[in-house]
Amino acid sequence: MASYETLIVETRGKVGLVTLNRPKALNALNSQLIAELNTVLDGFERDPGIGCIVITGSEKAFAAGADIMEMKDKTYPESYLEDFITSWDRVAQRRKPMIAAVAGFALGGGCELAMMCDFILAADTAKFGQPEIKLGVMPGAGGTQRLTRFVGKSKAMEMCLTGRMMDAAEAERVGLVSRVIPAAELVDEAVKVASQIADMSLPTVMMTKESVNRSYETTLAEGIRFERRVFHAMFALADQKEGMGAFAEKRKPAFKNR
Ligand code: CO8
Repeated sequence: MASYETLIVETRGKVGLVTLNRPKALNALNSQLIAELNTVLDGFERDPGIGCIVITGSEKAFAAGADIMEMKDKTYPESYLEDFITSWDRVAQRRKPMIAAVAGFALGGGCELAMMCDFILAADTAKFGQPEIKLGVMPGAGGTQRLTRFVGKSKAMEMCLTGRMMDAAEAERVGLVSRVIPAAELVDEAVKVASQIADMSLPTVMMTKESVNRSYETTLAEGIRFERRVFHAMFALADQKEGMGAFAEKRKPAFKNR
């Protein structure tokens, strides 16, 4: 496997595990890291042996935001012409499932990166925040939109306007994270959950992800219509026959991803 300067990349069975690795800058997200992350995710998406992806950071920081040193002298024309941040959003366009395993700080772009994943598992040490306002800017990679959808207007507004951090317990209570896990077990637990997903039928998993995400983009009636069409289409999959057949025969299914 290729080596990267800002990431550690491993596979564990059918799980692709990406560890953000810029320890001296608390995993601040710079253009090199995002480029490398997109390359790795492109590879995992192409690899039929990978069924789920986990993105994690260090014990101290998932990521403390976009790299302020790289950003501070940017001009408006530069930001506009290079379409600054748009490539970061490619993380959110992935079709295979992705779990963010967050310990320590997930701030600014770090919180936004976690929210681009399909769900967040948090260590009890996790702290989420959108502190951009303190730097004279606002969230730029989806924070004002995704955080609001996760936690509602009042809390999102308070966090974006004051920069207050949320701890893991509060993040679980308000639905930003799906579960809180003792820090020492975070990555193993995330890989375990990812392995469970990777053992399912990959096309079914991808269609399910697409359907849940649809609920953010459309009306309830259109979303239900979309769900129904995709549900019907699933009866064309050999994996549907395998899954239901295995249940009827009281055995474990062996999905073939087709
Ligand atoms: N960028 C660059 N360097 C950083 C960043 C960052 N975001 N965060 C921390 N570092 C560096 C520090 O400069 C320091 O470097 P050095 O040792 O060379 O001085 C090192 O990491 C360790 O940091 P601290 O000494 O500050 O560690 P503390 O434990 O005292 O504090 C904090 C930890 C509270 C996390 C603190 O570092 C902090 O407040 N960091 C900045 C958090 C922040 O404001 N984040 C938002 C950035 S703006 C942003 O994300 C905009 C989003 C735009 C789109 C993103 C797309 C995904």
